[in-house]
Order: sequence, then structure tokens, then C-alpha cells
Amino acid sequence: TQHEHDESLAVEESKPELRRPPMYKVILLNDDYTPMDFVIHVLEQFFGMDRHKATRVMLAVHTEGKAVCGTFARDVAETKVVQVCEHARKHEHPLLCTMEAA
Ligand code: TYC
Repeated sequence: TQHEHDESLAVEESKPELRRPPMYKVILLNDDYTPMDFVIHVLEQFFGMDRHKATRVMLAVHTEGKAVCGTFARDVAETKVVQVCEHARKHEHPLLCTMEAA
């Protein structure tokens, strides 16, 4: 039928959308006051790390000044940044979290 013909044309002529969405690195920044245990808990709670990995990443931030916690689509990265910052502020720690294009 003409209807079926139109449908297949519509499918065949659509431009395939093959590009991945742009990704963003979520980055934790060092400071002098946030307790190490608090940072480890943040990495476990918000980034799904086990204690061993969370400890390694926390120490990387502590010694290098910053470290990548994970790479996510933009809306997920934005949510993590807000959640970590709100959690830190609730506990009155100066911990900073940011994101940048991967
Ligand atoms: N530098 C902090 C301390 O000595 C620990 C720390 C690690 C703080 C990682 C923030 O993102 C951070 N207590």
C-alpha cells in the first residue's frame, strides 16, 4: 500500500543518529579541611566505588590536588556535582566538585 511505502521511506531516509552524547568528567578538588573519611564515603555513596577504590581516589585528590571520579552524560554529571556539593554543605565541609568536557 502507499501507506506502507511511505513508512519504509520515512525510516530509510532518516539520517542515522550514530554519535554518542558528549561525556563529562566529574572531578573532586582537594582542600585542607574536609575529613578523608568523609571523602571516601562520598565516593562510595555517589560514585558506587568500593572502599579500596574510594580510598585510592581520595588519596589521589589529596596528593595531586584533584582526580576524576567518573565520566557521565551531561545531565548525570550535573546531578552528581549538585548532590556532592549539597551533601558537603549539609555537613559543613568545604569539599568542591566540578565537571569538565571529557
Ligand atoms: N586534604 C584533606 C585532608 O587532609 C582530605 C581531602 C581529600 C579533602 C580529598 C578533599 O577532595 C578531597 N583532610
